[in-house]
Amino acid sequence: MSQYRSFINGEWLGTTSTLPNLNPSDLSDVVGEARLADDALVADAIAAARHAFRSWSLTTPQQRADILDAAGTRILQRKEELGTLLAREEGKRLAEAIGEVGRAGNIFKFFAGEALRIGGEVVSSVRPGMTVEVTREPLGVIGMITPWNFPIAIPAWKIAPALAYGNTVVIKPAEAVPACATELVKILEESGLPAGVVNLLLGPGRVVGEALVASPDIDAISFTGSESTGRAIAVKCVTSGKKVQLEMGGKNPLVVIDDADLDVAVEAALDGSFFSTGQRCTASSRLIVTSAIHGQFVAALQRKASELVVGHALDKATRIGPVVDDRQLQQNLKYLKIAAEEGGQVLGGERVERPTRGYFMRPALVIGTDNTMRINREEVFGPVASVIEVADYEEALAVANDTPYGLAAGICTTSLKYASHFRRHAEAGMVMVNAPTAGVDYHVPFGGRKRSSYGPREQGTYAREFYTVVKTAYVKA
Ligand code: UN1
Repeated sequence: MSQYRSFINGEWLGTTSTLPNLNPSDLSDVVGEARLADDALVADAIAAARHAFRSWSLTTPQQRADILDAAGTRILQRKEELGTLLAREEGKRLAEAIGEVGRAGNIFKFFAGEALRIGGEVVSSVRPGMTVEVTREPLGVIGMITPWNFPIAIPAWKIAPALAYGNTVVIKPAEAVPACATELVKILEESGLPAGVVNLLLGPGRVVGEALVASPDIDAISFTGSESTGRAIAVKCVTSGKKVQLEMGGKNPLVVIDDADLDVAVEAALDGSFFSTGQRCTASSRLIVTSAIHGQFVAALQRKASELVVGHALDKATRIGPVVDDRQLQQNLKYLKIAAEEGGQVLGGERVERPTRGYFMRPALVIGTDNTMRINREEVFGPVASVIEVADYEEALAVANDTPYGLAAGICTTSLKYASHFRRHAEAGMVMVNAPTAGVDYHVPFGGRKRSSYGPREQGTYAREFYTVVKTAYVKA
């Protein structure tokens, strides 16, 4: 059995307080055990990152690019093995888990290149004999708090840009997924990252996360997780003057118009709503369907959903893995009950037994809902999608935008007119046409509007807005 520890200034350390890492597909499979950090270790990790910043922030782009590139190569070489570990600790089915590891590897390769592309601007001054130079500098020590649903890709898309632009890191992964974060940090160490540049802390949010947010030695916090935690973090960061970036919930609409290609629309809904067991902030959780195609769409989607094999994440036949833990499973079932009480008709969604003991449930489609019901207002974070029938495109757009969230929005249509109009008028950070709302590229900006996100975008070249500070220099000849 593996033991995971925190990684502080190049050393693996932990207390005697432990937390088991269980496989949600098979609770008899103990993946490992985390030895948790206490306040003293948290303080040491922050101090190490602060100290390492002095030299790391002065490294050449070539030094940083080489390390990031080497890490990317190692991750990609170990895709199958790391994907298997990810599937075991999080429950994502193997093919998707391997895909996620590939994404993490590619992110490191991308930011290896970005390290070499840090440029600036030279601007003519309005004053004679003066020039103005606008450059970017590293921000400092970045505290990162990452969720369990993308145990390697999200740490990768925060750590890689942080390092590329010359920052140091203290990262706290979700307690459910210590193994992937540990492997990622080991790979960085093997790739030549100096001690103290990335520090890993294993422990609960109320010890580790709160200490990171409170510390005056942390310059910025990048957080992905629940909306309530995110908002509390933002308030504290603003009060203490930290830069902050939050990725939180979603209640993403997928609009299906009469003229859609039915197969394309059903595939987009199936993937967007149920793959990764619906445990994505980008999941297509509100299917907004115009009347003329509603009957056909629901029948086809229900048939396809009922054919999805629910099972062990490592079983090749599985299309839907387990829910991550019992708390999440109970939340999913609670929302189905609420939806039924509010008048929705729940198709599927039963808890099921498999040869191994785990948190399995069938995907659920809730039909006959309207946009005021809780199932359409609140994020469930499970394999649950609801259908809202609307008269026409105009109503579909209004319903799509009638939500406190604004992460992703999709439309299935064969009409350029609707696709273009929706792309312009959907109140979301990301818009998908004839594609699921979930499943994004790694080299373009990721983020939302309204209550889904706060602060600069993640990923792609836009990541530099968060991970650098701008300096304007006036030079008189
Ligand atoms: C994706 O849909 O490919 O936590 C990524 C999440 C998001 C990532 C989604 N931050 O689900």
